[in-house]
Amino acid sequence: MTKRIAVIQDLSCIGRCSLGVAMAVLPAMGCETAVLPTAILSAHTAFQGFTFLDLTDEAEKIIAHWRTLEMHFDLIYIGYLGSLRLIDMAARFLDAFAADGTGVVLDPAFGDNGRLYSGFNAAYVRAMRALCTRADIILPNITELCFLLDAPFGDSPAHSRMLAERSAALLAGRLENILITSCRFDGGRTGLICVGNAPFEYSHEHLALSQHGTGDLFASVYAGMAARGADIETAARMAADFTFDCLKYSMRCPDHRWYGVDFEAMLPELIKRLEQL
Ligand code: PXL
Repeated sequence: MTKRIAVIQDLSCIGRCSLGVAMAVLPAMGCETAVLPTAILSAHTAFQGFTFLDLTDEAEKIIAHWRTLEMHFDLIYIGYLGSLRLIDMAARFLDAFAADGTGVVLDPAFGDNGRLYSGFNAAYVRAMRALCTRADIILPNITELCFLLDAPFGDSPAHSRMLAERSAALLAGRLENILITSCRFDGGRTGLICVGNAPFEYSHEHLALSQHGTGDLFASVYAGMAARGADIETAARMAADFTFDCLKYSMRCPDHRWYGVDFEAMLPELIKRLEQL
């Protein structure tokens, strides 16, 4: 049966991130995709002069309506939220819909390259840390993990390993696994370390390309795989391989820095890989 996913994140009108990615990737993966937009931005927050409309009030009404419909989701995927009120809203969404048999995947989505995204601060990180304990699995990058653990940023293999060891301290409440992205490995490789009850590592050659939306593409493919019933490692490898291949493809495009990962032309390839499973 078709799996139904609820995706909670912003709609950035330009820049290939958040819902712009999830609404393309998840249906291509055969998942019914219900969306709860947290905010509307003219473009993601790395663009100068972006506009931001916080949709908390509307989201509360949407939750109330969905409750009357007695909606059931196979998976809830939470990404970029955008304000403390929206973190509260996401917690109330989980109160209402994180039922037995509903997986919860959370990408904290508040920073990269050692820095918080525009508009975020320590209070946001603290609130996100609490929300993490309401998910089954979180997908932080190294920057987000540093902030969640109050640890200094670094980008060496030894630092990634130290953080992974320390990250077990975050396993509380419902949270059973931390799938850390953007870890550095020996031999110039970059990839994943999963900490929790399903530990593994997986890496690719490091690509000299950092851009917004990479984590969103990874998280969408991961969420689609999880909803289809894949275990964590299978889902993570598929997401990492696909993201890596899309990044390689993007490197040919001169304005990739701002306009995200060039994934559209690769969607038929993603569908092919799913058929081969
Ligand atoms: O890709 C993460 C992301 C999502 N949404 C918004 C962002 C960013 C990263 O900058 O600004 C609005």
